Amino acid sequence: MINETFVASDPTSAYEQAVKKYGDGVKLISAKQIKYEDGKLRSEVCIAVPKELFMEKSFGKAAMENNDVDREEEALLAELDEMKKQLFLMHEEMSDASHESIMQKVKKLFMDKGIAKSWLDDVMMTLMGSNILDDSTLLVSYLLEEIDESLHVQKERLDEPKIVMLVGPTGVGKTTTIAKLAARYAYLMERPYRVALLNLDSYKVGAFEQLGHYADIMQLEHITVDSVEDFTTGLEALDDYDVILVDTAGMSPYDTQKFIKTVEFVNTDMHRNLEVNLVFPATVKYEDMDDIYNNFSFLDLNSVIISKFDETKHFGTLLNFMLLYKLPMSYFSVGQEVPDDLMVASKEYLLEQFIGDLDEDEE
Ligand SMILES: Nc1nc2c(ncn2[C@@H]2O[C@H](COP(=O)(O)OP(=O)(O)O)[C@@H](O)[C@H]2O)c(=O)[nH]1
Ligand SMILES: [Mg+2]
Repeated sequence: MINETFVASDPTSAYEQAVKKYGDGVKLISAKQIKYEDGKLRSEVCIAVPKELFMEKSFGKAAMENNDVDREEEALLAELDEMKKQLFLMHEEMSDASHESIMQKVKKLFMDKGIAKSWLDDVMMTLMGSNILDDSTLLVSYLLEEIDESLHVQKERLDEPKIVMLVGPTGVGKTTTIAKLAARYAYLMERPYRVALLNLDSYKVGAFEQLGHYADIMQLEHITVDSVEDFTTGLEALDDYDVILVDTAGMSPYDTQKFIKTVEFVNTDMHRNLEVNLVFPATVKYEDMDDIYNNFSFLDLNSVIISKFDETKHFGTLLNFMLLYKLPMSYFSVGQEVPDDLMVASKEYLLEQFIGDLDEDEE
């Protein structure tokens, strides 16, 4: 049986559509009312029909009118992909010694640096039969090109009032980065922006003093809040500012999550955008990578600020993270100095560092 959903303004009309298409032998699976994105209430009636009948009645209709056809097509494509992968792996096993060694050598080089085998297999699969696989230099450049294409940079935008919230594990550099961003927006750009600091980090001993200290030096408004009500009033009080930088954490991960999620929710009623940046250390260990993502992905993450660039020479795990989760990068923190050690994210810079690391091994 195949399920098909009919949508209309009321359940009776939706059901009638189904009967009109299939006759009255249709089996009702569910009926519900759903508020759509345009704010209108619609009724969705889901029915089940035998596959043959479905094919007969739906065949020739535009695929986009029909979710089930889409789904079947998707399944087919996934199957094809899987077959291609199998073929690729077979090909990899059977290929002659030199060919194999080039591919394997390059793959090993990237894997040793932290790039996932699955990502490499997927890319190399698309090269099956191509002479790129016979030439290690070509293959390396091709992979770098692919990495380059998969990375994204979030453009710096300050044309509308916004809230920039930094989240991430303790000690990754959130507060320091907030101070650097504050200095940048308030003093270092082609025009000054009105910047205020808002601290949700009240639990960490000294957290307020740390941010407050920076705020004092830069003569910026700063407030600390520890409840959602406070947060709302705080934001109202800061209505005149172009950018409100929000520092977070210090609480237990569970509390933090609850709190930040509420903040995100509260914000949906407001007239300024909220940008959530995950601060992610370049020094990340492979074992911790997924945990960090999983701890914070419950938020609608807009981008990643990569911190502690200066503390490592190995960027493979970081790159792997970026390839896996496909979040755009906004800034790089390249040292402890406020405000100097901050740069707008650049693919070239990241790739240069990674290539430097690769070259050391390739010699
Ligand atoms: N080497 C280096 N140290 C950094 C960087 N960013 C922050 N730090 C240091 O890391 C420590 C923790 O930073 P902090 O901003 O308090 O982290 P938070 O807990 O996430 O707010 C401090 O000693 C900072 O000076 C960076 O890009 N490079
Ligand atoms: Mg902090």
